[in-house]
Formats: sequence, structure tokens, C-alpha cells
Amino acid sequence: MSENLYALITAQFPTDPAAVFLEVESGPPLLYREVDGRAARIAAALAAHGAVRGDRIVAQVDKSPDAVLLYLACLRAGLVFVPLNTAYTAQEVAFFLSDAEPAAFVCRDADRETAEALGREAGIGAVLTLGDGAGTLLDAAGRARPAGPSVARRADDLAAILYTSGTTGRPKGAMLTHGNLASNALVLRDYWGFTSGDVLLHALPIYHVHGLFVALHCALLSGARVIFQKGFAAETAIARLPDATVMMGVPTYYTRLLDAPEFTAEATRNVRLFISGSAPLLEETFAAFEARTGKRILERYGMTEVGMACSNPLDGERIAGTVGFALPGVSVRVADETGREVPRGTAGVLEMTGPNVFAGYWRLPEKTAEEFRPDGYFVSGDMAQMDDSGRVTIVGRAKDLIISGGLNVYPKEVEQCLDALPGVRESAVFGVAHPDFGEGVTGVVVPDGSVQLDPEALLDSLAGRLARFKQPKRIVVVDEIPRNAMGKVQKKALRDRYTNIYTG
Ligand code: MCA
Ligand code: AMP
Repeated sequence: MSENLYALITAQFPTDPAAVFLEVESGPPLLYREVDGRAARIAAALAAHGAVRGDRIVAQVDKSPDAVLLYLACLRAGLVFVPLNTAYTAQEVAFFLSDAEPAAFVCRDADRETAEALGREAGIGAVLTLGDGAGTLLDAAGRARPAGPSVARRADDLAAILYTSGTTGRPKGAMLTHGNLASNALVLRDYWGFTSGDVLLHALPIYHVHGLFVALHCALLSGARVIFQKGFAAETAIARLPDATVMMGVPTYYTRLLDAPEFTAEATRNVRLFISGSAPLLEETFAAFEARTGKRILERYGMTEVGMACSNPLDGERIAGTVGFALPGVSVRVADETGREVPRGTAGVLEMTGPNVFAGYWRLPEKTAEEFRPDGYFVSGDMAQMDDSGRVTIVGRAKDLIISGGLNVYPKEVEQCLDALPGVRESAVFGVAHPDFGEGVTGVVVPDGSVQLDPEALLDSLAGRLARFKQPKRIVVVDEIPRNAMGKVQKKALRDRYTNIYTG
């Protein structure tokens, strides 16, 4: 029997021919009954461009029903979907193309010329745009004979590669299998009680695990309706909340909602569940949200490499500052640096194993081996403690990572860009509390004396090199960077020194 996630998904579709999958801000909705036919045509158009099962398809496209259909078409055809953040610059995309070696690169209409140049450089067979004008992927799909039934896949066949950056500054492709995605999706649907009566307010981007897998799979596997918004804006979210029963978001969405006076208990009256994740939800946000709406946000914890690992309960107690319990089928432990479990209540590194845990980093077997214990537990790099009941609290990070508005920024990557700028001797990048993004990317640079350094000019120089969300919100020119006796940069000292830079 095929273990293709697509077959599992379509088997759950509602039988009601009028059932809506995606409701968009303008234009007709995408009905469940239309999904398979349209995905089959896109699959056929990709095949016509030479894509065969196991090939990667890199997509850097705007959020739209067609983008979701492209993902589903890849699953259906046994292709490996590789979504990219739309904020990545051409320079960043060039790396992903050369690393993933896709059969096709699907881009936005507006990026066509640059994408073609990048595609030629990386030797990619097909560069396609998702628009519906002549010559686009959808144009070809419209004229294609739909592909046959979905391609048989085993649980350990790859479904997607999602890139995450790393402490070395080089992004790594996390390989997720059909089995990884299916197991996590089924668990979440049931754990959070999704049914066909649910209406999910979806404002997340669909190039990350949160918006693409967690949110969409819960809806697809329950036949729920999705209010599919282009992106998050408090005003548009509040306008549609009265029609929703579930909302998922990063903490910034919840703080921005709370900043809006029109966000009231009345606006949330039909919502049975608000879910937060991707970054720590401050206890004060949890409390303010409950005070305003009478509802307790359910916080969960996950990673690109493992999908969701822990969640506060749907029916039990949701405790602010904790991420709840290991999800069914997922084993989680808090361990010392050798992988030995530490006593309950003691802080250590969070590790996990289960059918949700990824198959390794694309073409990086050594890096993969480094992140797993011999008994198969994946080392998350997050510091946590577990109480006697198994409830997990994230207490910090062992990895040098900043999470800004739910997006990960690895300081090393930003430092490498800053160090390459004329006049910079060295730099250090760190995260500091930020009222909107949770953490604000912050940099200090030491001049080499060759030119006068101006923080604004430095920021301008980063524009083509780094996605906007990775660029420091502030750069400070300093005489020296604090180091310990071993010469290691003291990031903690920097975080302490600039702790109020955004909060005044
Ligand atoms: C945009 N900007 C950012 C960010 N996003 N800067 C820092 N951090 C960000 N996250 C820049 C913009 O380019 C702009 O720059 C300025 O900040 C403000 O733009 P604004 O329009 O306010 O931004 P936005 O469009 O509102 O975006 C903020 C956002 C968005 C809504 C918080 O970043 C977002 O949707 N984040 C969610 C990310 C996500 O899905 N994470 C899940 C990863 P300027 O104006 O100066 O040019 S999956 C994951 O982590 C795991 C698996 C898990 O557990 O879920
Ligand atoms: P990503 O690499 O984008 O998948 O981000 C995964 C990281 O997000 C985790 O390793 C954590 O550091 C962080 N994260 C996700 N959910 C939470 C949460 N609820 N609380 C704290 N950190 C979280």
C-alpha cells in the first residue's frame, strides 16, 4: 500500500461537493473537490519539464492557493518540495539552488529574469513562474492532461526539504519524509481536536513548517475550512476572527493583536483554540490575552527537523511559560551533554525521537551524525526542564540562535556578511528583547580604521546580501568586542549591555 502523504490527505476530503478548502480575500474559493484535478495538472506540467519522482522542486512563490496546489502536486508526483522564504535575496537563493540541485525552480513572475540567471548558473533544467499568463507553470498545467493517480511512496521516501540555517552560517536542508509529515499531522489533528466543523484563520507564511505543515495538514486531514490570508496584519485578522474557530500564530501575532484596541473578547467569541509556537510566548502575553478574551493560548514547541514535539493540552491545564507534554508517539527527554537523562526539574538539553524526527540533513551525513545520540535521539539545542508530570519548560538555548518574529537568524551568517564589508575589522551579532519581534537582531562592529563607519551605510550594504529579517535592527560601532580568557566572544555581556536598546 502506498504511504504517500497525498493519498492519506485526499482520503480525508469531505464528500460534500460544496466543501471549501481555502477561502481567499478576493477571488473564488478553492473547493476540496477541485484539489486533486488541479494538483494532477500541475504534476503533469512538472513532468513535462522533465521532473521525475525523487527530484527536488524549489519554490520561492507568494502565498496563494496555487502555491498550496504546487506543494500538493509535488507530493502527488513523488517530487521533493523545497519551499524558500520569499524574503531571501538572489544571493541566498543561489546557494539553495546549487545545494538542492532541483529539476525545476518555480518563482514569482516579478523574479523571472533574476531566477533565469540563477537557474543558468546552477544548471537547472527548468525555471518556471507560478503566474497564470502565457508560458507559466499554471498555463502549462491548464493545457496538460492530468497525471495518473498519485505516485506510490514509502513512509521513508522524501516529501520535502526545508532549509534551516546553522551555527556555522551554512544552511542545512532538513529532509522530511512522507512518514514524518503524516505521523505528526495525524497526531496534531487529533490532539487539538480538529473536525470538519473547524474554520482555521491562516495568516502564516507557507514556506515554513508552522504555516505549511502544522496549519495546513490539520485542516486537510479534517476537511476543515481555511480563511487563507496573504500574511499577518492585525486589522485583517481581527476582521475575520469572528468567522474562525482556530487560529495559529507566532507570539508576535498575539502581541500585535493585543496592541489593537478593536481586538476584543467579542471578536474571538467563536474561536475555540488559539495556538502559539515557533518562539517563546511571554507569560505576560499569555496573561494579557486571557484578561482581554477570557481564552488561554495553547503553546506548543517544535522544530523544522522534528515538526511538533510538545504541546499544552487541549482539555487539561495550559500553563504559561511551558510547552506542555511530549505529543503521543514522540519521546522527549532532558539530558546532559553526553545524552544521559538528568533528574526531573534540572535543566539540560531537550532531545527527542519518534516517527516525526527527520531523516537527516541533505547531503551532510557527518553533520547529521553529530546531532543524533547513538540511541537515536535528536539533540535540539534548546535548553529545557521537565517536571515530575512530564511537563516541559524551555529555559534557554544551547545554540547561538536569535528568533525574530518567529524567524530564525543565526548570528554567524550575519557576522560573516558584516565582516566582509569594507572598514569592518570584526563584528558580533546577538539578540536583545524587542517589543514586536520578541528578539531584535543587534550587531556591534569594530572598525579597521580604513574608513569612517556609519551604521546606516552598513545596513544599506547588507540589503542585497541578507534577507531583511536577518539584518540587524541596530548596529553600534564599538572599539572592541568583549571576549573571555579563551578569546571567545561574550555574547551574554553584549546582551546585558544592550538589553534596553529597543525597550528604552
Ligand atoms: C519582517 N521583518 C522582520 C520580520 N518579518 N524583521 C524581523 N523579524 C521578522 N520576523 C521586517 C520587514 O522586512 C520590515 O522591514 C519590517 O521588519 C517590518 O515589516 P512588517 O510589515 O511589520 O513585517 P510583517 O510583514 O508584519 O512580518 C512580521 C511577521 C512575519 C508578521 C511577524 O515575520 C511573520 O509572519 N513571521 C512568522 C514566521 C513563521 O512562520 N515562523 C515559523 C517558522 P522594513 O520595513 O525595515 O523594510 S517554523 C518554526 O519555527 C518551528 C517549526 C515551529 O515551532 O513552528
Ligand atoms: P525552526 O528551526 O525554524 O524550526 O525553529 C525551531 C526553534 O524554534 C526551536 O529549536 C526553538 O528554539 C524555537 N521554538 C519553537 N517553538 C517554541 C516555543 N513554544 N517556545 C520556545 N521556543 C520555541
